[in-house]
Amino acid sequence: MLNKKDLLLYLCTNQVRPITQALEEALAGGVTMVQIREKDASTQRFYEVACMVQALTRRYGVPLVINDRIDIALAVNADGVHLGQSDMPLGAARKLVGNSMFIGVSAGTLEQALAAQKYGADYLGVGPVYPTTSKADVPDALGTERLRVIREAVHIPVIGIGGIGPHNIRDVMQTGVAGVAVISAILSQPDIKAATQELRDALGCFPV
Ligand code: TZP
Ligand code: MG
Repeated sequence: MLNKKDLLLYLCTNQVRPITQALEEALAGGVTMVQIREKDASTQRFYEVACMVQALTRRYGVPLVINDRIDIALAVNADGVHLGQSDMPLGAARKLVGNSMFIGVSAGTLEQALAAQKYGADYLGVGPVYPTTSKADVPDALGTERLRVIREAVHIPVIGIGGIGPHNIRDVMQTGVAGVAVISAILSQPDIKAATQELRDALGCFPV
């Protein structure tokens, strides 16, 4: 079951290796959810990474989400799976995972957000809110006003993603989202634990 407060500071990985040390620091710094994105890994490698990361996230009591690969999510008993717009359709994914897992969906438009809600998404990752270099071929940045419109149009929790860091995290939270998802604001920083703590501090004034 998804706990909305776990969406507050959601870390996505970006094929960073070795990730376990970085993740341990991010968990110690206060990330509340971890998603593994392994776009180029073999199935065997993805499974091994998922097992390693799960040992860590369990230790910190933080939910683990697998991007795209429902088979890996089921194999490791992940807490959730996250689907992009060209991944498995939500209805088919739900048939596979039942209610054993929550399902998050990426949405870049209001139409995509409403469709994902209608087909049973548990939360939405909406973005890119700002320009990002962490993902190829992303559409133009939405900005916080379009994020707010989407957030107000749905009743499931929304997180903002894309280009979010300590300088703009409050602007994103002020749209009423449940949290933010980041890659580089944590994983590209020289001191990962300190960078995570800085984001958590900035989130401190937003009730969950
Ligand atoms: N989806 C939309 S933007 C993005 C993803 C995975 C990348 C976010 O990375 P960063 O470094 O936090 O901008
Ligand atoms: Mg995908």
